[in-house]
Amino acid sequence: MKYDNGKIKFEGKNSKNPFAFHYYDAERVIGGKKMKDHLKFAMSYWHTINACGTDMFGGDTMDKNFGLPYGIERYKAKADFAFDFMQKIGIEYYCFHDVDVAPEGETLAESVKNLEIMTDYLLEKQKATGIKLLWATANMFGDKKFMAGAATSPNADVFAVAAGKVKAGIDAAIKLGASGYVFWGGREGYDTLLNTDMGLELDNLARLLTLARDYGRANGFKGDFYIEPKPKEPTKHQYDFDAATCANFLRKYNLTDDFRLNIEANHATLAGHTFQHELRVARVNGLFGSIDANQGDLLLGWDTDQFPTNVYETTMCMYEVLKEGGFINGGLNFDAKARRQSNTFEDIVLAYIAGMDSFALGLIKADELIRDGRIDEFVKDRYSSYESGVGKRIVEGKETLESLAEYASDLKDVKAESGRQEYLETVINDIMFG
Ligand code: XUL
Ligand code: CO
Repeated sequence: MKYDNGKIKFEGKNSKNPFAFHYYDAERVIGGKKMKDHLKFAMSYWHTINACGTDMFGGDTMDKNFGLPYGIERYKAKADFAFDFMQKIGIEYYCFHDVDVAPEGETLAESVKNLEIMTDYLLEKQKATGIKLLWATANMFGDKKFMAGAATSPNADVFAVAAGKVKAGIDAAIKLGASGYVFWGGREGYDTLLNTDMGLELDNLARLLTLARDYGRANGFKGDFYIEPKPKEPTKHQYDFDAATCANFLRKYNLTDDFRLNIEANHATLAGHTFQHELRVARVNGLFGSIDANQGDLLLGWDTDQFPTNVYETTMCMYEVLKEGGFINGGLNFDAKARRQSNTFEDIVLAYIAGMDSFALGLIKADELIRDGRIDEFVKDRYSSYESGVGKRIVEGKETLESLAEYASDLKDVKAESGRQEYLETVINDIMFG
């Protein structure tokens, strides 16, 4: 399979060309909006430009060093490659950690200087191509000083370094016009409670987020701050466990005006939830923000960050996104990497095509599902007892425990209606394959 290095085009579902989109037609209008604006695809810098196939048992299977030693020139070559790749694949957004785009120095000051050089370079690239930064973040989990966390480290100097990295990350987000800034607390959790002051750690995590919010808002950052839930890995327990835990945390520390959630499919399954569940929990709490699109291998049980190809999952994801009215500042970031054995440049291109086509199909099917109306009608009807009579009075807060007890006391044959799960699952199959 040979890729001619040209722009990937839409050829339609009858095409057998692997280097063409079969479903993703950027300009096609669905429900009044272009596919590309519904989906807002973003490239993850860490997986696409840096990850080289290493796993727990083996080293690199790919080379992304561009024949250059560690330093600014290598990172400029990476940026050149990144923007060329995004243009060819037709992706208009990207996301990065500080350490993905610039080499690290020996001190915070040196690292920040390198980041500034590289964000100047990236800004020029953005201007030349029209590509935008969806969100930035700081890596506060890789270096050994972060082994016990960043904001939740027992060492206050580590908290201070983390604060410095967040400041530089927000400065980068402002300079590059990002619409988001992400906190993924990779090591903000614990391995054993025997050495952990959980109360102080949670308060400190909220302290760092509050300082970041205050700094960002004071310096003109108008985008969303996001927390990205994940239950575990690398820690045994991560404080941002799932969407419900994050909602409670944000509410406890008065952060809900500025923070939303960045929901990742593989993190949902690690938490024992479906992707759709996490999206729904974010939505009902008014915290839906952005998505890290990927999928896990359910038999492996760790964060495999595979490109999403399961169309049932992408359909139910896009159903939630459409029901929400679409993204505002967020988008679909492919937090996904080609497999260790998919070790050629072609594989990266094929992986993005697979992910983008799977989400395009998901969007088409979710739109059909909503227009079909059977699922929504069923759900509406299922709760219709709350639209009149005692149900309406419950919803309106007009009943008391005593009034309800009196109402219920003589009821006979109270019905429990069928949930019709099997029927509803065949409706999904009709839409998917009919
Ligand atoms: C790790 C993960 C991160 C965040 C950004 O599981 O998802 O890549 O998305 O730090
Ligand atoms: Co992620």
